[in-house]
Amino acid sequence: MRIIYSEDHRLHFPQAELSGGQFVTPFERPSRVEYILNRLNERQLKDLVSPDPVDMAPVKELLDSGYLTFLETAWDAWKDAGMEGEIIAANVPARGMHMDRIPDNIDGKVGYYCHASETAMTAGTWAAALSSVAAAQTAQRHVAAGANAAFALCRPPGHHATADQYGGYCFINNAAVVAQMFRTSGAQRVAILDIDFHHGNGTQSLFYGRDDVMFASLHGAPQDAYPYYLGYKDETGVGAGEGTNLNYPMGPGTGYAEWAAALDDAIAKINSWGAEALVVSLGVDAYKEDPISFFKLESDDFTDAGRRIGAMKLPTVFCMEGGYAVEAVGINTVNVLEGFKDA
Ligand code: OKP
Ligand code: ZN
Repeated sequence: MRIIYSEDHRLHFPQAELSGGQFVTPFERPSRVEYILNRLNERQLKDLVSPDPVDMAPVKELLDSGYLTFLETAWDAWKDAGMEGEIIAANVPARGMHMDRIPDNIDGKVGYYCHASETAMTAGTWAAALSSVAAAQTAQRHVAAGANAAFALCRPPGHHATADQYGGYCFINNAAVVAQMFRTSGAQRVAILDIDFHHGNGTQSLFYGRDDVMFASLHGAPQDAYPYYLGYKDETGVGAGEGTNLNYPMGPGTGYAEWAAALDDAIAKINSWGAEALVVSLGVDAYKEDPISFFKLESDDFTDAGRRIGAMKLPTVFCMEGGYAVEAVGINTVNVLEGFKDA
């Protein structure tokens, strides 16, 4: 399977993540990618290609233009305003305040365009986010041209990013851009299957009112897990999109039996809906030792999950999302790809 990878992900490496009231080294760090590359190498699957230059057209189709300009210019504005540190949102438009008036002040803008203040931005964040979406786009083109699958080794991840907000380590929603490109390249119905531990709130919000893209997400229940304010089972879509949003929230300690039953249900619904292409938001933080998650999947379970996804026999683009237990991130990610290949 072709793997699309750019070194430019390294341009995004903030020093700080606000976690438990302290600044810690971000869980979402460049070394995560090294574990995946090492494991691909070990398994002789390291068929790497560099992404083509980013195509902003599908990105602009999907996302808010003010948001994209903000991401591109935020660092310079922050520095020009005399800020000493990394960009961290300290204010947000909360209940009872204006949701639709954008401040001129960069500190105010940052809060307007952010939904989770754990995520810092730095000088290289925009370039890294572009390289990440470029990898996803190149994977999509490869599959649209006839390959059965491709793996975009995206970093930073994307599934928490909405049309106009970053957060949860995400800036541009790579999987959503791929789905949009599949539509443009001729697929009538596209499914996004999100197996990252965290609910893909950004992806859900981008397609909530659409009947041409189905979104299914397996995740820690919002009562107990980030992003907390979205991801309930009764969120099924709106208007034309009614019935094409499927959430599978699960509680602390969930193991593979329950998780795989949810996966099978999502797969069955995607199949019977008639998806012509599949985008997998591939996070491996459902792993039992993930430091910020609470499911109990074993490494072998990821192979089995990959097999079930492979049995769908759909043209598939994998976009890397989360997974933070260092070494195991590589093993578990490659296990999904190997399971898929062997299906
Ligand atoms: C991104 B992805 C750690 C809490 C972190 C944000 C999690 C973002 C996950 N102190 N909260 O879906 O893996
Ligand atoms: Zn996650």
